[in-house]
Amino acid sequence: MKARAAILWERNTEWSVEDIDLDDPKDHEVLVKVVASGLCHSDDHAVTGDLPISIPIIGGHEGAGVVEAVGPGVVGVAPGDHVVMSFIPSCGKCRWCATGHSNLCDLGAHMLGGTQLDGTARAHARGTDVGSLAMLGTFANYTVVPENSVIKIDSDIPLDRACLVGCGVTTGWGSAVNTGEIEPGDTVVVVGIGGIGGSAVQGARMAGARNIVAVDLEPSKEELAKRIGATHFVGSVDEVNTLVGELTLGVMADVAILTVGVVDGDMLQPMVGLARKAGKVVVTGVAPATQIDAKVSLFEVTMWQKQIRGSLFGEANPRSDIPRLLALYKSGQLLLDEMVTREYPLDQINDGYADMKSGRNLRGVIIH
Ligand code: CXF
Ligand code: ZN
Repeated sequence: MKARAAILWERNTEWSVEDIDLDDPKDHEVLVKVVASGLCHSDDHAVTGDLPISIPIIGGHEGAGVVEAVGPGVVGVAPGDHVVMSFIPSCGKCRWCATGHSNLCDLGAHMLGGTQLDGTARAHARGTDVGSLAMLGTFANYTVVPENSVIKIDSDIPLDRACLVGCGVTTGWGSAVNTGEIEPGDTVVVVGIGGIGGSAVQGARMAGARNIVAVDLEPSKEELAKRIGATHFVGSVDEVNTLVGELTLGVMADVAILTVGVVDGDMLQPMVGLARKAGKVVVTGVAPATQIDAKVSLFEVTMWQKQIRGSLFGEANPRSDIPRLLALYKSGQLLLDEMVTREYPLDQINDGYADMKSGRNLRGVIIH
């Protein structure tokens, strides 16, 4: 069939919106009519090459839509079902899935390659194969994805909100609740108030944190940060030190979460400095693959037992946590409408990324 997609052909160039030929779904694959797709920073890592994602590739890994057709062997979903696409598939069988850590599913190894699980691509353009980011490629109005990547959801949930739990919201919320293990009364610092940071603020609020200090260089984020749960807002990590010291009588933060889009090695020590003895520093933004240096005081880590924890997809189990988060949205506890700053047609995807980089957007969403 014919479809329309945003393709990255060369590093450091714009997304090119053009027609593609899309194959039928093969064994254990699903054809999804994509309705909405969030603009996540990681797609831009494909553009810059910070993540070694194969090109040419159709971007997008935070999508929701309606099942159009299923390939042989698919039993979990049927045409007409509403689904969220999870950027990490869950096979249910590998060691990680079997032990309740589906965010580490072995099928995640295929995320950067662009092909489907059998090593071939379903999309073609300009006479060549085109991959799909995270096997999803949700910057397209139709896409073929693995059965293991689709999660059926209730059909009354708006798809332009549901898409957010395919990556950013679950990543941020889980980084606070699952990895940060925030407890009632905690003092929490969230650095970077974008889609992930805003969701971390919400996770902290729902876990009962007493102080939620949001940190962002963009002053216009203050109002929204406070609306979704931040109790304080500051514009720099220097100011936050003084504030957290005052709020905790010098004990410092129980949990400090770093959610900026491009993690830099120099950002870690200020985060460690914010944490109390045995406190947790959660690192959830994606760092460039080539970056191996990070400055950190091993004295603080060893003498004060401070814990630095990576958090992939918020340590969520997509099959249980995606419906759980959407149920929390329905009951009014998880705020998703507030997370969407602006919606764009696919043709304006480059404007959407420009807005994200300028710090204007919490989340931009493509509506197909
Ligand atoms: C990324 C990781 C690399 C593949 C795409 C998604 N994670 C979250 O944004
Ligand atoms: Zn993402």
